[in-house]
Amino acid sequence: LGRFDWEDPFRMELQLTEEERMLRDAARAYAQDRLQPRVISAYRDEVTDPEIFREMGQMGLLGVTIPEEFGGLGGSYVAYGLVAREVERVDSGYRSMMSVQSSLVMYPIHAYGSDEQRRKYLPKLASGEWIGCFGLTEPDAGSDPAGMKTVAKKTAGGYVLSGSKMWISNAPIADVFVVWAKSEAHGGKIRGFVLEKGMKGLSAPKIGGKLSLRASITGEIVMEGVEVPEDALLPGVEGLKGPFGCLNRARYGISWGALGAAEFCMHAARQYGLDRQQFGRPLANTQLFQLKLANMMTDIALGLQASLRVGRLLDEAQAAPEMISIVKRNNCGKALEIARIARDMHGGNGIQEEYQVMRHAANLETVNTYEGTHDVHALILGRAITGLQAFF
Ligand code: TGC
Ligand code: FAD
Repeated sequence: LGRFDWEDPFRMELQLTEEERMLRDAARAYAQDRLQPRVISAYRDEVTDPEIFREMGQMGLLGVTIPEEFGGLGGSYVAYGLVAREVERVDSGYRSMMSVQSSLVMYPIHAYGSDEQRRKYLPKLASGEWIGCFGLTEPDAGSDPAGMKTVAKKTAGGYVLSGSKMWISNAPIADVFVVWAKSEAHGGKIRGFVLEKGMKGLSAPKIGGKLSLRASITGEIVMEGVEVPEDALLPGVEGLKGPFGCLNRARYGISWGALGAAEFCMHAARQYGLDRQQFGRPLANTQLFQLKLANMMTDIALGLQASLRVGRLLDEAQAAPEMISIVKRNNCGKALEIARIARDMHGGNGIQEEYQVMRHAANLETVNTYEGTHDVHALILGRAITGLQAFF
């Protein structure tokens, strides 16, 4: 019989390649050595350090799945998931910065861009010299991006973009903006455009007052007649499947990342329960405490196995979007529940920043909402099960 390790119940270690383990270890070392020491104050003071992109670039953590000729690592989707898990073990905001850059900016430029666009943008995004953002959501179009109002009108030399995007990660510090708009020249179909900081009429004001994801800056993208040349258009895709193709990758990465945050919370609650004495014995020596830990370990272990399976299928080009909805929805929902319970298990100390569980719980509220809310993914799955769409 095999031995049991509560930190790795199904022996995921044996299911990873040597290359995947090495990248995971490098990501863990970077996250623990460089991100962990700054996160408590960064979150409290709502500070996003752009230097983090450069550091992640140096470590090879940006564009893990992008081929090496464009500055990526040419790694597997499993490797990408493992990186997300390690970064989010520290903070969901740091994982957000990384996954927007990798899945929502580098991926569409690689998958839908021209060769010139790939050569111009990808190496600088991979090194973190340039920061990217992805503009799909609008003030009146969140769960229903088909309702977007941003338009691109044709001009002699290119397009003029007008509209505004809301809740855009990285936007206020971005150099490169991948923006989705309805293009009049393409029969009103949704097309992707690559905009650059400094273009006339383009601004990205910060959204303040967030009580979640405070270490990751969020902004609007305001486009007041932004003129772009013809080669700003992403030539390789038309329609909503463009942005959704990117979201598939990012949602998959989030399914791993959320469990990294959940693992932190479970480990913290376990240690707290072993150290803290009440009624003459450690809290961990009570049945209720152990039941909570057993539930957490089970949900994390099952979720990780499911994400690993979806990652392998992505690597074989066999993953369906609905599989990604299952793991995004389940793992985010479970992680949020685990973080909330871990907060409770810390008693009063659980609300203190130094114990970190409350920050994770607050972050996971956003993670459960963005990239398709928990309920929207239920509707995607409900449609697949019944053949009936219940969005409207
Ligand atoms: P629907 O009719 O279902 O589809 C329209 C077209 O899109 C295609 N499609 C997909 N293609 C690839 N992958 C997918 N997952 C796809 N889902 C749909 C579909 O085949 C169709 O193509 P075609 O050629 O027939 O036109 O579209 P709908 O308007 O009914 O969609 C409904 C719904 C709810 C599923 C969808 O709109 C949705 O997923 N809403 C959630 C929106 C969302 O996730 N927004 C995310 C914004 S970005 C973000 O949050 C970044 S945070 C990142 C961070 O900081 O880490
Ligand atoms: P709504 O769509 O208004 O939903 C509100 C509630 O109604 C939810 O509970 C939802 O589940 C429910 N609901 C909606 N439709 C239905 C329905 N048909 N049936 C039943 N219930 C329904 N977007 C980007 O494009 N790029 C980014 O980088 C980005 N980063 C983000 C960062 C942060 C910190 C946050 C908070 C959001 C970010 N988003 C980003 C936006 C995010 O994707 C949206 O917030 C999300 O898709 C939900 O849209 P909404 O906020 O408009 O909520």
